[in-house]
Amino acid sequence: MLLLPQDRGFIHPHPSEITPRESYLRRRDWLLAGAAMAVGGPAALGSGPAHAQGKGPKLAGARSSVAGAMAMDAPTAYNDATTYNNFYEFGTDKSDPARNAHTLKTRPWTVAIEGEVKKPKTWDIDELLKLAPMEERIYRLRCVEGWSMVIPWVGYSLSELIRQAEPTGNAKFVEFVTLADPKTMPYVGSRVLDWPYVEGLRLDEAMQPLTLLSFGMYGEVLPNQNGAPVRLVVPWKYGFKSAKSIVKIRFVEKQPRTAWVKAAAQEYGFYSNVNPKVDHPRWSQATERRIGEAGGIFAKKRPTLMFNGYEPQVGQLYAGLDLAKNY
Ligand SMILES: Nc1nc2c(c(=O)[nH]1)N[C@H]1C(S)=C(S)[C@@H](COP(=O)(O)O)O[C@H]1N2
Ligand SMILES: [Mo]
Repeated sequence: MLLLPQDRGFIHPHPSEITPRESYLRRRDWLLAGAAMAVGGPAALGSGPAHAQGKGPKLAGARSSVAGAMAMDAPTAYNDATTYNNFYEFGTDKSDPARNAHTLKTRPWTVAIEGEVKKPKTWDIDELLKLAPMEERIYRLRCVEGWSMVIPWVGYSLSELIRQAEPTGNAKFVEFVTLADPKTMPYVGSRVLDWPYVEGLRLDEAMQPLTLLSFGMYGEVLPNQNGAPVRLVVPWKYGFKSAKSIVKIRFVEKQPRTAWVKAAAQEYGFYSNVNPKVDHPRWSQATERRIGEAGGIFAKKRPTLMFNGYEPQVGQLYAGLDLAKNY
């Protein structure tokens, strides 16, 4: 683990320091996924058991019709997506969240809607689950560290909730505050980050239909380590923008100070759009390693796509913005 110069906080490791948990099993999963594609063809995705599941409570979602919501990439094996995680409240190693997050209590749970809205409200999670029809969406998730996954999420557009809140004319940004409970989260209280983990979006980004409020994945309720009971998924931005275990959503006039900007503003910006042409100060962002792909660390890297491949849907949001300055 690398500490910041001022000896506080954690910085993302350089991609070369990440030891992938390569295994015979993963290779087998990939071969099976390949075989399934060969039999069913791409049309098999999203219909029938397109992906393996775990043993959690089911949460079904109808195939999404939102533009760009159904990536054709083969989903990452369930076992990889639930054991290779970033959730620093539970530890900084990739295997820590799966090991430690069983302490997270997801009921009772509320999400408070506050700030520049006409209808502030504290939603009970079970009420929030019924606010809009559940959809399944297959998104690529690109971590700033240089790896990616493909995950079938279950949820609905965040815009559904925002519409209920009726933002005022002063609402320009949305701030997402996540749970920081030192009793159940062993790293809260450590100097890894300035807790709680806070993220933010511009209001128009938050309203973009791809921005997902997610309650599940792989046809099941979210595992704790993936951000139960409710998280954000913003597929065209680096993974850290997709805040887990949200307890508060605030509508504000000024750009929120996010946890990663506070930790290292020179490395992580507010926008954090996936951009192969804007390198991280310590490594290139031009390519990525798809978790679970055969060959492990020796597998050929994939080129990283502008806006993680969602440019047709979101490019217009940034017309006229200097993406190198606004990283
Ligand atoms: N509350 C919280 N949310 C978080 C994080 C975190 O440490 N705490 N890590 C982020 C990072 S860096 C990534 S890459 C994604 C990983 O999501 P996944 O583990 O479900 O793949 O969650 C993001 N959301
Ligand atoms: Mo990440």
